[in-house]
Amino acid sequence: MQGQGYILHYAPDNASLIVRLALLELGLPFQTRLVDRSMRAQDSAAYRALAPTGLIPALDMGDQVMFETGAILLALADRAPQGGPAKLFPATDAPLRGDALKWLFFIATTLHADCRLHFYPETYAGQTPAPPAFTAATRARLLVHVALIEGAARTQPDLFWTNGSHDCPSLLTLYTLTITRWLRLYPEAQDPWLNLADYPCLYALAGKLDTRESALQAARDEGLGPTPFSAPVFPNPPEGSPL
Ligand SMILES: N[C@@H](CCC(=O)N[C@@H](CS)C(=O)NCC(=O)O)C(=O)O
Repeated sequence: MQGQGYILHYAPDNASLIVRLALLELGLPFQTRLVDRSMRAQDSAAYRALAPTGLIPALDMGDQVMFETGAILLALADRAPQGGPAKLFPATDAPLRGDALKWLFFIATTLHADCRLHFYPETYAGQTPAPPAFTAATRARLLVHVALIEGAARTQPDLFWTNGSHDCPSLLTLYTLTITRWLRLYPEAQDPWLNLADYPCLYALAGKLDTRESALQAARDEGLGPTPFSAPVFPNPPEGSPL
């Protein structure tokens, strides 16, 4: 499977952005299909046939359709052709595989999951508006999660940026920095409470990622502006809407 016929079901600046970055880094050809959030297309029968969760993204890989960002990313990295342009995740027999898996699962199941409580507090608190204590507790947990990832990036930099024959960001970097971008912008860009510059390793990675061809292309495709990861601004997408 060389990636022919990949179709990314996406909305701008949604979790599909992480998958888009991975596809671009891996040089895999793909098409996109907008999931129109303004029409709640993620709830349509057609979309739920692809992703029964009703969550974006879904990736049609030709031989199967996948949902859940972490699973898609891992499947893509593991299927990447040997000798391709990037190595986004350690191979199954590589010494760093176990550590990379731990952090990928932490990001997917803990950081990303808590983001949903931050973006949709009323849904999870069960009342509108969500109680301030709920919002504060969610923010506090998110700060702890980001600090843990900063610590990993400091002590194990090879997990986050591969050097040697491949010089490229890892899945951990693509996933974490898309999330820290969102945390700066949503649900309220006017209320900055997480400053990426407080996390020097992640901030440096964001500066590097901003200049990658993959990020420049994704920024053009989704209207993300010139510094999408180090200094995010609200997107101006050519089609669709982030919310
Ligand atoms: N666990 C899912 C979460 C994906 C997710 O939260 N997607 C958001 C967009 S970034 C979404 O579909 N939101 C629409 C909704 O909740 O109705 C994954 O990792 O793919």
